[in-house]
Amino acid sequence: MGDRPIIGVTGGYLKKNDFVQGPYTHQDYVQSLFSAGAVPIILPIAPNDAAESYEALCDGFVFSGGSDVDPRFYGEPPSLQIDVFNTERDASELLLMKKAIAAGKPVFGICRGLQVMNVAFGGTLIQDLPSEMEQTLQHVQKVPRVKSSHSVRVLEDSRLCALLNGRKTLYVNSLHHQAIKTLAGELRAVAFAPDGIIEAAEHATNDRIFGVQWHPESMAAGGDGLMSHLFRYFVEQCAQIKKETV
Ligand SMILES: [Mn+2]
Repeated sequence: MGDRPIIGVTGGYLKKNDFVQGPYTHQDYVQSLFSAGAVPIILPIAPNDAAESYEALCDGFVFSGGSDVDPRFYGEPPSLQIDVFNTERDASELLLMKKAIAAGKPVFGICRGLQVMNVAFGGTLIQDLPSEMEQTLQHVQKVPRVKSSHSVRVLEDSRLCALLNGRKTLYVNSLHHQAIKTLAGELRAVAFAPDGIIEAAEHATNDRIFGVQWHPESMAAGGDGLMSHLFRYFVEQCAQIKKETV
């Protein structure tokens, strides 16, 4: 067995044309995880009885970005402004999230992945920021993905703050029109945008479960040293698990 921990990255489904369609994840996840010392593998949207095998296969999981979350999973009807969602992907990821957490595997939720984490723990989402919030800043930035566009305030006593070299404010990229509405009881919000939107959360008691609303994989792939700390920490946790389970 090699030394690198195996990280399952949840894949979306992309159809470009009849010849090009299949599981998809952005290359920046792949690059950031390789750079942090892991081997990333893309997990296709799976039937329910595959979740346990996925859980056993991987040392940790990145729940990646993607389309909206089907609001049935937090008990709401779809709003007029909700975008495309993939019910099968949501069901597959919610189940995998629960299995991974029950097995004590590290979980890093990114953008939609943070939202899936919140829903898995019983929280709810804002389906569309501009139509549900009276005042909101631009969370779907028009500048390239690698660039930052709004600031976040990070709580000083959070693990995230420590991982970011003690920085209490920083600029992040932003590519989401949904966000956490009601935070699940087991999670703690640890970073906020200037309009109050939750931009990061950590599990209250398990150091290996956390998520951010921005895209650190793209900032890290673009050379941002602070964002690569998040991947390094996560991969170290996964390496630890791998050792413990040998
Ligand atoms: Mn944002």
